[in-house]
Amino acid sequence: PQSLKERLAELIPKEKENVKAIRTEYGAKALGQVTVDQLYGGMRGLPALIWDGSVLDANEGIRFRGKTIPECQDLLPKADGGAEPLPEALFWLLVTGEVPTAEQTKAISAEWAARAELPKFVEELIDRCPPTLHPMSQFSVAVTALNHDSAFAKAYQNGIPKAEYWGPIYEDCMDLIAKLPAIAGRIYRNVYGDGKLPAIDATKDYAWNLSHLLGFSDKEAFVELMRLYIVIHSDHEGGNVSAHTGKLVGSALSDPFLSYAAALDGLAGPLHGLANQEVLLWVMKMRSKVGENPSDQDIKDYIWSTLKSGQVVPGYGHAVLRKTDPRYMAQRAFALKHLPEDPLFKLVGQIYNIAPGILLEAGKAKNPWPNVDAHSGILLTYYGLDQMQFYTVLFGVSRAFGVAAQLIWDRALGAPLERPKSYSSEAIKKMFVGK
Ligand code: FAM
Repeated sequence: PQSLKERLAELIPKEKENVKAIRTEYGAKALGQVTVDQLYGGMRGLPALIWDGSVLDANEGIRFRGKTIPECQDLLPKADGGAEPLPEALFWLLVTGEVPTAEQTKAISAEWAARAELPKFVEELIDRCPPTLHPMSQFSVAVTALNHDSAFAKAYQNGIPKAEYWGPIYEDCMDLIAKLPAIAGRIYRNVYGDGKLPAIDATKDYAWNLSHLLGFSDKEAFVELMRLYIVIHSDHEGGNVSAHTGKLVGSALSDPFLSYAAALDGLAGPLHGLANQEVLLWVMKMRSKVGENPSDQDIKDYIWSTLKSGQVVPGYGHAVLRKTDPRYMAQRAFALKHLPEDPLFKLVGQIYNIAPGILLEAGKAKNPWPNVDAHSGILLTYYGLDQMQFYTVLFGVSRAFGVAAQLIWDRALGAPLERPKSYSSEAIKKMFVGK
């Protein structure tokens, strides 16, 4: 069967034509108004980016190349005996817009396994990090260092013409994704274990090998969880902090390792990817305060105390979504299937019944519903991965899929350097005074 790179080579000229036609026809059209509030307000709703891989609807949630999460669970190839979609297949979908065959999916598993090994000096770099350095910082350091072997950086130095950029970018992106499990596994075992890692198994899929490096591949349900986890965390359209950072840094022609390390640094913030760590900390604190079987009133009081002390309720709210996140629902469905009686799952379900009402009553959050991070930690904890500081690393492994797909397409389509205009408050006043 055809490889992903061969398929891409066929799709790129067609997409270039498509973009050219859109720009010729509609290039001068306006998408709407830009208000002063949007400049001060974190650019919410500002139409500013193009990305075909995924689109986020405020009420429906994410679609990957037009497909909802349940549709992906249904349509994408699975591991033998597995029920969850393989991340390899999701990557093919993100890149091409097409559902791959089982053979094409297997070929990606094999290719990533073949590219998984880390340069020795990167292993040493990780080993030298003190265990007190946050796992996300270690992750970012290691990914930055992979730039040592960037095919793109080398090709650029050798004068590669612009039309050919996407080739070495593709190679770097495949290397990047392939090496993330080895980085994540090494950090995990250094910080929480004895630092010894097993070899990866080239006959197995990506999520199995990630689970294996972390020490959980004997639990089939954990491997299934990782397959689902990577798929649902992979991409969330173009404007979220990690995806946009990757794209922005890539636009300077920084190679995919540098671009993705920058994206990881954004993912490490508590309003973004770190929220999954924050949720678990918050839930554990709640439990130590209210005990194992809290009443609804106990939970209400605890949520109010969080809000009154000026903190956010982690895992709730969203910059774009206005309904319960389908990524939350996919994890809830997984829990109902695999761990319906787990006390922490029950507690998270109880919070889900209570928190939105309180956030509505408090009246600030535009979206009172849970996001992806409200659920992921308790699933990991159930299987024994209870080191919360590590959770965002798994988010980081997953988000690389979307950022890599975007970097390949940006360079294929010749996306230029990003450079929006900034204004001073003084200039804004002058522009509108008396109007
Ligand atoms: N708890 C308390 N207050 C909240 C809140 C929450 N969960 N969500 C929003 N608000 C507040 C918000 O802080 C803001 O207050 P101020 O006016 O005092 O600044 C107000 O409500 C309006 O905010 P918004 O317009 O509803 O939200 P934003 O678009 O500004 O921010 C989030 C979106 C996600 C940063 C925000 O909802 C939040 O802080 N949630 C908790 C952290 C979290 O779960 N982040 C993860 C998001 C996730 F999907 C991801 O990136 N992985």
